[in-house]
Amino acid sequence: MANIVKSACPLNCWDSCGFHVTIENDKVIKVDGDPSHPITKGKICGRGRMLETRTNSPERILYPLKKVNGEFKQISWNQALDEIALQLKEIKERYGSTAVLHSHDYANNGVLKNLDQRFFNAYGGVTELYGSLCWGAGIEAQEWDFGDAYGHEPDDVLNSNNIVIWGRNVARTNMHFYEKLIEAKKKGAKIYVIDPLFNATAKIADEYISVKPGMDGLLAAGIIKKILRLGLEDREFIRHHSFGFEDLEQLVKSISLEKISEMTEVSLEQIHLLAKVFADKPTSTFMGLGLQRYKNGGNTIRLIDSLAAVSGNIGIPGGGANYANLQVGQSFDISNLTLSSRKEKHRQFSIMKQAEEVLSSIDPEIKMIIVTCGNPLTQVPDTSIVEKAFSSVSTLIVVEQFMTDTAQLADYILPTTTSFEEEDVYYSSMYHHYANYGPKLVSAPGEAKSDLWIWTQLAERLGFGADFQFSREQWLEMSLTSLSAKGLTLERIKEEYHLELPVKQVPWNDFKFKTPSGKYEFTALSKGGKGELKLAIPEESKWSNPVLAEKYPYNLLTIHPLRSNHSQNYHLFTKAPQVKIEVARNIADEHHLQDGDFVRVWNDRGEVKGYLSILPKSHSNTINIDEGIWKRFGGSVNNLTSSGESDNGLGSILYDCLVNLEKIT
Ligand SMILES: Nc1nc2c(c(=O)[nH]1)N[C@H]1C(S)=C(S)[C@@H](COP(=O)(O)OP(=O)(O)OC[C@H]3O[C@@H](n4cnc5c(=O)[nH]c(N)nc54)[C@H](O)[C@@H]3O)O[C@H]1N2
Ligand SMILES: Nc1nc2c(c(=O)[nH]1)N[C@H]1C(S)=C(S)[C@@H](COP(=O)(O)OP(=O)(O)OC[C@H]3O[C@@H](n4cnc5c(=O)[nH]c(N)nc54)[C@H](O)[C@@H]3O)O[C@H]1N2
Ligand code: SF4
Ligand SMILES: [Mo]
Repeated sequence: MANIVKSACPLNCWDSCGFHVTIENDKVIKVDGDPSHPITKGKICGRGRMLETRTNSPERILYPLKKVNGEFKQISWNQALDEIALQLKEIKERYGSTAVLHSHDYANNGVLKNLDQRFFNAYGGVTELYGSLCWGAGIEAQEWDFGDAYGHEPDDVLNSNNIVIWGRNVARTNMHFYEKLIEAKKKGAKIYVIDPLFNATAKIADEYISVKPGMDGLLAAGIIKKILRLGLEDREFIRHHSFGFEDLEQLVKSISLEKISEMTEVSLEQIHLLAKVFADKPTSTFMGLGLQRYKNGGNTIRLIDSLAAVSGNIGIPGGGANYANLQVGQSFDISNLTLSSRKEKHRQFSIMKQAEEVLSSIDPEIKMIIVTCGNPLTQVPDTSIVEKAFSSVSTLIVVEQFMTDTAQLADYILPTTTSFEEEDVYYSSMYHHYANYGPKLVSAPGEAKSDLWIWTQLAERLGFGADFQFSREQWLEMSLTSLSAKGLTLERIKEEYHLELPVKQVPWNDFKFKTPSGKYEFTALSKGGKGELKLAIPEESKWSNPVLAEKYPYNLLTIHPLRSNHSQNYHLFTKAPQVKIEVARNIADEHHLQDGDFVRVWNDRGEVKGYLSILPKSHSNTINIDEGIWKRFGGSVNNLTSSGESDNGLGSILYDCLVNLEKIT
């Protein structure tokens, strides 16, 4: 008989939804929303529903596989684990433990997914990745400005007069916030969307501001300049709670509004309007992650933070420079899980440049790469170099559910469970402040095993099995130590399925910032000469590189797909996906192109082919190709993107990318 049970979405997403899962005969039949979840209230997206398809898919990898003479051959777990353990031992003895690279991303938001780090630390410390393809530049930027990256609790937006959605594709990527926007609009709030693409959220905006990609920092500087000119700044906040305002004043004096309008391609009227909007407090700003994936990404977020600060929208209900909410992740005792004291050796590669680093590594060379919760062949920039690097090492081990582009290259594939096949606690530091519980609901198919089981088995073979002799219950308790002391115990989350974390609902309302000065810092004190704001622009633009822009006149964005979380779902669609190349009207006109035409997009890094679709209202000279497409469906957009790093070194510059386009037959 079918049974409906509660669970939670594991996907890397803003929303972190509560689920109702229908189970029958040890099988997941259907995934729905849990109406009792305080934020997600019974509604979920197609990606969540498709976790049923993912779990039951006949394409699941069911047995350990080893590549022999170019072909995958099924082997036993014992053989796989024994051989891998032996190689790990030999590598450590001959080259040192940092000859192993752990390449990973955040495909699963379970707390226990952090135990991979425990394994690698107990092994002696491997080469790890630092930075983030996703949100790195912006997180670091807010650390400079506020001392940390905190967001307001979801309902607080209902206190806003004005809501500015700045480069976040809310209707597509953050559906429960979209619902809040509709609610706020009904209550009378005005919505402003600033984005080069006229996305689904722009449709509900009172005003849509189309901006040249990567020029948002300049736009913020222009709005600040206008606010100061009109005398609309919050002198009280600036005087008592900020540091370095004079530097910002000098900066905006150094450029005219006309120049800003020319470079941002935003009209003087719209800059004026936005100055009024920010002064009409409370105005909340919700930044997306798209706008910081540029060379100048950190500076962009800092200038937008500055705008919120100058206009007095920090620390007040209905205000905020909302980007992420690290308070959520910080509530857990992740360090209890990771055992970093056991690390003897240490080396770090930038996540953006992991491929180049592998290829040039010496002392020691990378001999083995272990991939978990990631599909770098599709998701990491500059695919041709990633492919070269991941093919170059003696042993590539991929822990996966499906035969992804990365798994295709592997020497060993270890089949792993989906979230319904193991117990965990899920959280996301992107939007709301509830943690969710997901019990084990069904048995794993074939011989698929959890990541934790794999680490435990390898640890035993390598002689540090004792570090893994804890039950799931004990691991979860370890991660909840601080929360338990406040009454938020494992027992409670197992009973209630979602817990409200004890975090600040209106961050910085005491105006005590975590910066060196204790104030909001327009100039980051701890960064010395590098802490001042700049009028920075993208690396690839006609202003910074006119020769390149002559050759490659169009900005390429590669935003997140509607129906897939990154690369996870394309292979599960009933109709095989095609690469869709979305272009602004002027590009189609210049090349005499129509919807459905087969075109090629290229630059010096590579090319992608696909079918044209015209975006009539989007910013001129802008192209978008959704990210995440596997080779067999046309190939990843990352064939075109750059592995460069943002100004502060911690973010990707995936959208800082010029291309050209032509029709092909
Ligand atoms: N459906 C779906 N939802 C997802 C995901 C998914 O893969 N699919 N992934 C999840 C993850 S991991 C993340 S990180 C989030 C990301 O969530 P978002 O930040 O909403 O998504 P992105 O696709 O990164 O980019 C968002 C927007 O940035 C705009 N943009 C790009 N460049 C600029 C610019 O220079 N200026 C301005 N103003 N706007 C710009 C794009 O046009 C787009 O509308 O989404 C999460 N939710
Ligand atoms: N061009 C371009 N590139 C991008 C982006 C972009 O906007 N444009 N966005 C970037 C962003 S924001 C992000 S967050 C990254 C995401 O990059 P990734 O996290 O690498 O991408 P995913 O496709 O979500 O997941 C990778 C793999 O993890 C596997 N997986 C799922 N659950 C588990 C598990 O429990 N254990 C193990 N071992 N594996 C599991 C899935 O089967 C999947 O194949 O991509 C980045 N890359
Ligand atoms: S992918 Fe995001 S919106 Fe969709 S069900 Fe999961 S958490 Fe909710
Ligand atoms: Mo992300």
